[in-house]
Amino acid sequence: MEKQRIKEGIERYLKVKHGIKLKDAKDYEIFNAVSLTVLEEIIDNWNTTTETYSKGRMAYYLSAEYLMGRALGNNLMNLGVYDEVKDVLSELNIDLNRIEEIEEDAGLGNGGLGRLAACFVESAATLDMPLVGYGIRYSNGLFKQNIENGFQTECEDTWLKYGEAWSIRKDNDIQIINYSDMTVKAVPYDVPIIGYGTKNINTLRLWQCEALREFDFNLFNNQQYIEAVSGRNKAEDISRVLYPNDTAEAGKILRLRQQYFFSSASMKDIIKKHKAKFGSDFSEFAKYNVAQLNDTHPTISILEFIRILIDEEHVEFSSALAIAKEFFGYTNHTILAEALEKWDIRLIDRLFPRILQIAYKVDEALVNELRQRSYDEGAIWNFKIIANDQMRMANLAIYVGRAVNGVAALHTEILKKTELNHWYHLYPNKFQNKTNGITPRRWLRLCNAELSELITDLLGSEDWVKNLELLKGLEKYKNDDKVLERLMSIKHEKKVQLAEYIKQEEGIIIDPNSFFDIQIKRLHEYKRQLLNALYILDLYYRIKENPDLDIPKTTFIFGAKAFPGYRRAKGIVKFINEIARFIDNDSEVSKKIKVVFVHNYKVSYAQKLFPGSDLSKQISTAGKEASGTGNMKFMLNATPTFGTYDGANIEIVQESGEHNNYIFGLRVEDIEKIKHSYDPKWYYRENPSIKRVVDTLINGTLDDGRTGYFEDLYNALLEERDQYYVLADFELFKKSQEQVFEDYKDKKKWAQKCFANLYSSGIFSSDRTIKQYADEIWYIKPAPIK
Ligand code: 26V
Repeated sequence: MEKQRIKEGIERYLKVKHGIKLKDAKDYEIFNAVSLTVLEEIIDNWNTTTETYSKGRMAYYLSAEYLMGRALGNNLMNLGVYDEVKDVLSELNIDLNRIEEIEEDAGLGNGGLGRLAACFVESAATLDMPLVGYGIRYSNGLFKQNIENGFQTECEDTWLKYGEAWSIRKDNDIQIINYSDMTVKAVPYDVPIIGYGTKNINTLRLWQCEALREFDFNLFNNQQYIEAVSGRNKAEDISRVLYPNDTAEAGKILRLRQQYFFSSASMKDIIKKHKAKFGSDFSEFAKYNVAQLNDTHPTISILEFIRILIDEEHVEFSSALAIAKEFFGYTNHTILAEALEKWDIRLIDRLFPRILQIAYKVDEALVNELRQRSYDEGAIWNFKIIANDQMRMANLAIYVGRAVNGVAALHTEILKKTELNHWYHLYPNKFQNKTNGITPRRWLRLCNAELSELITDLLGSEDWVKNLELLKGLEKYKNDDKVLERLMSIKHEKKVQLAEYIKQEEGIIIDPNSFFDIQIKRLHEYKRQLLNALYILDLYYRIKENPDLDIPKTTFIFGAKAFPGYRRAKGIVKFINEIARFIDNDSEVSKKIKVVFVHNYKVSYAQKLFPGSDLSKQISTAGKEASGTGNMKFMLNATPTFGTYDGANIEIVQESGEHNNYIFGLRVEDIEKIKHSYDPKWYYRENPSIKRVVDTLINGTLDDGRTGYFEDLYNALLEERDQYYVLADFELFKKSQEQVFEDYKDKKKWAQKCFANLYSSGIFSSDRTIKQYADEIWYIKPAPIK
């Protein structure tokens, strides 16, 4: 893009959008103007891409969550205009970096599942794959987190407050959505997904819910102003907020409405496109279309799809079901029982009775099939879609799905062997593994320009950005002192930058010369932030006893949001913050260790944390973390993993070598063996270090402000039998961490571990994952535009 055009574009959009001249423009106005200038530039290619894709077979990614983060920097980089825009702005005395920083994160997701969807759409675009993402345009994304006196508090996320430059409202494609008690509009906002080094521009279509009418004119005339807009508010409520995963009864109706809302809108949109090409002939529908269900949240799409075919397109039930069986695939992201979605059928009946009727018919077809295969009634019960007055969404997705996949090798094995074993016996060929991945554009090229430059320098080209397996080519430098020194000096530079950012955001000063040990992820008991915290407390006591304890100066960094209603998780937040305060108040120990809990962990914060890390903490109870993707982001930024034998950690150390990482703790099969006899009180009695740290929860050492939080944690460990094996893994954790500190002393050896992680990370590109989905489930091919 020519610099002159960029400059003219910025000036033009400042004028028409904000009515001002450059000299008077605020940062957010400049952000809008730059974004619109780029958007204008890509529109033609975007339309051409949509048209090209519509001619062949297409995939649809259905996801209730997309954790996109910021768009500007990534889009400029992927288009290859970052430097030009930076130069133009700097000639105008504007710092592009500052403009990037004012962009609100699009936080339309809770965690790993939502971020995975974001990586996937970016990879599909980069690979010219004909894939459209469908989701919900929440007015308020994931809550903002504050820490007040060590407690988590939440407030609403208002990411749309300055308007949003990166999407286009498509009024021509509005769909009408019917509930038995209301009818609403689904308005699509299309977000361009800009791939790296390609002309193709893919689409993420996010539906916003609006009322059919702005307000009730008669009520308004009667001066009943609140009543006049209540219908509108009720409609807008549907796409107002992203649900944290834990919401109880009150929010359930709205959540089900949301799921149906975007499922129905997306199905209608796909069917409309099909009819534009083929009229009412659905015989070849599945030849041209395939949809992936990102967890069970969009699974009601299956029933809505069948409903439309039967009721509106006059297809027979058996044919409609047969088409659906070729159309949908299902990805499972967790084995946690409490996360498996089940809906009360009275709720379904109340909101969309026809959907329930369809569900019964699908269930009947399933039961017939099982009976034909001579399953007895007891066995059949496990498979049923409707049982105990509940609709089991996973059973629906597995029965109808053309494929069922887990997200890491171990996770898929667990699904096959235990959780979904009965289904695996019924349909062995449906089960597949698709180990997750991450996009190297955002998670290395963008967030770590310095390391990217070193890689490009050594490999002689930037091809690795699109073909991450090329990183293997770095291996030949593994004994090259100069290269290792450059790597470690880059790491240091990124730690300095992170320390500055933390100072700015948290008002906390940390030492970039200390060892940065980082655990960043959603807060959950199975992820065991508590284990890390108890370890740190033990370290505190050991330093107290022996001030000369030989460990490197270490900064332990945590970042995590707790679901607002998840009391125990909030207790852990408070516990970590109290440990931080406790250590800070000790003038001796604080010279050696420091704990920082960064507030409001989000995608843009993550982009600063991964590059500035020395150790990646991935310490979930074995068997519980389906994959993890943060683990891959650390690895790609040349940071060794300290983790359990769980999720994708296993594949990570397979690639980079156990000796370059720290694997500790009980494995799935160990837990299996001890689970019935496990007695955490034994560990508490027999191990004085454990007793010492666990007792801080109740002996007044640490104060939870009379909330009962800490006593609850104490009970979780000792009275509720420590469901996540924190105490069982404590000593093993400690030993492993000691090894880390020991190894870190040998600077060269440590650098080699970091480097090995970098050159072994190629397989964890989401490009690889998307290619596997494309080849093994979707059967789609790249369709580059001219
Ligand atoms: C859902 C819920 C809902 C009820 C309360 C507790 C709870 C805990 C976890 C979840 C997980 C929802 C699904 C999810 O986000 N899974 C994550 O998917 C990532 C992408 O595949 C994967 O890397 C993570 O390991 C997995 O936890």
